[in-house]
Amino acid sequence: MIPHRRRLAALAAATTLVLTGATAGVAYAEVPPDAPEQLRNGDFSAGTSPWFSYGTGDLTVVDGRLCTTVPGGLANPWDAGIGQDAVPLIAGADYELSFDVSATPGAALKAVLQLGSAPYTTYASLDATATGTAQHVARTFTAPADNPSAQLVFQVGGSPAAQTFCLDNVSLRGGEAAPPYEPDTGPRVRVNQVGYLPGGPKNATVVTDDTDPLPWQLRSAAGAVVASGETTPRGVDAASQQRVHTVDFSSFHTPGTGYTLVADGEASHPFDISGTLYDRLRVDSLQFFYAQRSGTPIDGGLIGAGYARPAGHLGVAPNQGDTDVPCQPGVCDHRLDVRGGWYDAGDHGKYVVNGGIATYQLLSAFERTKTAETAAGGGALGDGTLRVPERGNTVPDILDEARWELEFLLRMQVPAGQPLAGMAHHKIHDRSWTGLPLAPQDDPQPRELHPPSTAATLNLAAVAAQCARLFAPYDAAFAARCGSAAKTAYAAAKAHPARYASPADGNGGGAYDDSNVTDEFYWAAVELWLTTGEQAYLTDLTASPLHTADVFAAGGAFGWQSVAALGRLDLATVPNALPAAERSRIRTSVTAAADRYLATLRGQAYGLPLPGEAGAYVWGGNSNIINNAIVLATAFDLTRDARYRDGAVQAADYLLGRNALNMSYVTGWGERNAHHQHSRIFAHQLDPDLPNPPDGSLAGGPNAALQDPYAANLLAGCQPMFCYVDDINSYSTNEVAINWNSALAWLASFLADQRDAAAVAAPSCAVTYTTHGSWPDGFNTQVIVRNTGTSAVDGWSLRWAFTGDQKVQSSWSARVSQSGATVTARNEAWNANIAPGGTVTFGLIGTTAGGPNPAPNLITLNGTACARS
Ligand code: 9MR
Ligand code: 9MR
Repeated sequence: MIPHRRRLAALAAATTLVLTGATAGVAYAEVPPDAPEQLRNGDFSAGTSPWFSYGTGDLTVVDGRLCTTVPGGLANPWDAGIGQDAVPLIAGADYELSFDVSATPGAALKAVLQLGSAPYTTYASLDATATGTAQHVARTFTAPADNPSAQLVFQVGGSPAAQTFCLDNVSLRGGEAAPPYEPDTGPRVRVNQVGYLPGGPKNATVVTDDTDPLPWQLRSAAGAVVASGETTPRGVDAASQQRVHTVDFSSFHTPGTGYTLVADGEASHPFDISGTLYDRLRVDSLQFFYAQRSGTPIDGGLIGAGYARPAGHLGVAPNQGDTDVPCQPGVCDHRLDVRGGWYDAGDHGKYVVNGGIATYQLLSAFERTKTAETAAGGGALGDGTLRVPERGNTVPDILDEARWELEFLLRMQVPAGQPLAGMAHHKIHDRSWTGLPLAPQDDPQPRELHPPSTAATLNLAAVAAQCARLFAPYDAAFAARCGSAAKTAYAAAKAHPARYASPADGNGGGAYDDSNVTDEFYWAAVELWLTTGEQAYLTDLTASPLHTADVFAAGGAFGWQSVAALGRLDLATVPNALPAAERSRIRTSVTAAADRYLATLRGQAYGLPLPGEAGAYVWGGNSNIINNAIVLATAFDLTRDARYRDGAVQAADYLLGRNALNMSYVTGWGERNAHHQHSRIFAHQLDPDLPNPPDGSLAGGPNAALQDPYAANLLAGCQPMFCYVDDINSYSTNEVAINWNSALAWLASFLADQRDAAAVAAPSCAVTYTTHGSWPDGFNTQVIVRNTGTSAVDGWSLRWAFTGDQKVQSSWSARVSQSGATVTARNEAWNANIAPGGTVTFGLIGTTAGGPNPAPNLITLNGTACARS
């Protein structure tokens, strides 16, 4: 292979011929008859993929040919195109480009091999004239440059009359057959390259053909053997088709850095054992959202000089938006100011359904501080914990970050007086796909609003309802704005229950199509009921078949397209007035799902809660693994059963290196980590002056369907866990996205809260929390604390959080203070001591702004959860 490359390079120096016209009789480069084919699906036997088009009608396969319509009167040939990306060209190599083409009534076209983004360097081009009868066109040329990922595009614009173009037998032969791709997978001992929690599970996987148990040793940084044992042979792992053994060294607890695990003659990447491993990951994963902000300058002083950039999409040339955005032609007459929010992913689109679930997960990570023992108090997610411009404003920074998107989501709602008022536009993005790299402020594309959809409207309803209860203690006016938008959206969705985003609406932005919105209806009804307590929402949610269905799918508990589990999890964790038996049924459904994820995880030699079959490894699948881990984490929060916590920790082990590729999927984390994700902003791979994605950016992960041409070329035939490449061209395995990082942020926050993951102590207190009286704007509550432990309590601090806007007005027999929704009741001097078996009683008067006032689920005494009685 290598000598051949050298020969081609020498040729390149001699020949830089680029063919543009047709000159009969001239001998161009010679392409041997057995030269390899470089295009995929050039005969369209596999449908339209991976061909793309822009400025044309839909691509369809008619009688085995690829056909589409092109409007007449376009100014330039390049105003409409049909093409294929990720075409490898080798400088100096000879190629023959050939195809059959027809056009009715008839028009000129240009076939161009080029750099697929600005400055669109042309490598070869040819002009042809197509008529109603298909004709064969063929040319040879010598590639003037190397480009492993060039673009072939048929430019079909510029004819005065509208045309129907058809292509067939498109072929580019020449160059070299792609060498079989062999990823560098490093040592055969696979560990979490970041590390393990001292009291938590510690598992590793060894790739080996040995069928008998093998000795393993855990070594300190100095090389001393600190623990040893034998591996467990596991046969062939389904997802990787590797023969593997597993190692369990959970009984080793000593914190330290630079450990390695040695087995079968190989040493793992080094790792730590520490109870603070995940503290910075919580911050990094959340910091990603600031880096993705639209409509505001990014301050390098906050996240590093390399990330500084001017505001994107504020209508400053060459940007055309997002301050006054029209609809796609024919979709609506109004224009909207939809500035702000986060860029969805590696593109500059902003999509309500995906913004919805990402915002939900940030808000949920915050809400967990009110309901989960290990998060209680929320200090780690408080004000001043993130590097955002709003730090120091007394509002928790994670809420400030969520608000950046919430304000955008609210702007996407169709204003009163317009058709479909109250619904949310599905999305806003560029009219056509742009190339990479492209800074947001340099995007010249027209921005367009796409039709309102029921799914987007219900996402807005759900997340705005969450906003209303969580912001109530911090900003009553904003909370009220969210609450009223949520109700309006929900009513609009009920009036227009079946407006679905089109799967074909995918030029210039993702489709995010969804034609089943029963789950969105359920989720929105749940969030509205939790926030308002209004009977109508309870009626709707209990009438939904999803209320009693098994909503936790094996391949992913939830995602942007399936949100029923979000409603279920919130009914299980957020205080509410469901009858006790119903509440317990809901919670049992969560732990039953967690049991199934644990069973799946135990069946995987790499220890992840995802089935081992190809169908489970999908676009963005890393987020599905995390979302399943979130169900495990929630089961732990509900039950304090450490098996569930261990499951969530093991999911993180997989993401951070314990996998077939020996790769951490989080940028900046682990010895070998993903950092070339598909992103127009963080495109360092394409332009060394640009940064990589910031530390804490999650890659989409292995996708067995190989839905981008680069991966399809490189990884054809891959086993599921290997269907990934850390290359900016592979958007279907290696993009960044807000809904994937929101999952990571939730999990990282949970993991950081586990500290050492020490044994969970049995409760040593019991609390009775009784609201004896309530009136329209107030209530009267009595709290009895019993010491159920064996030693005296000397000084106590009892803590819980209100669900919404409740405020303590006065109290007796305790000193009660409130910060946000969190209430802390401290002993008076005279009742500081509670003997074993003894009790103290105190009370308070509170106010509400009319929302529900359920008893809190979680009450801690000196930081430890009390039983409820
Ligand atoms: O860059 C786009 C990426 O952000 C999307 O996730 C992906 C799928 O919607 O599409 C990418 O854009 C490509 C488009 O689908 C086809 N033409 C080339 C585009 C840039 O690589
Ligand atoms: O995350 C989305 C994935 O579930 C879909 O299968 C895929 C194709 O429709 O689109 C993904 O979302 C992309 C979106 O369409 C455009 N922005 C980038 C998103 C992440 O790749």
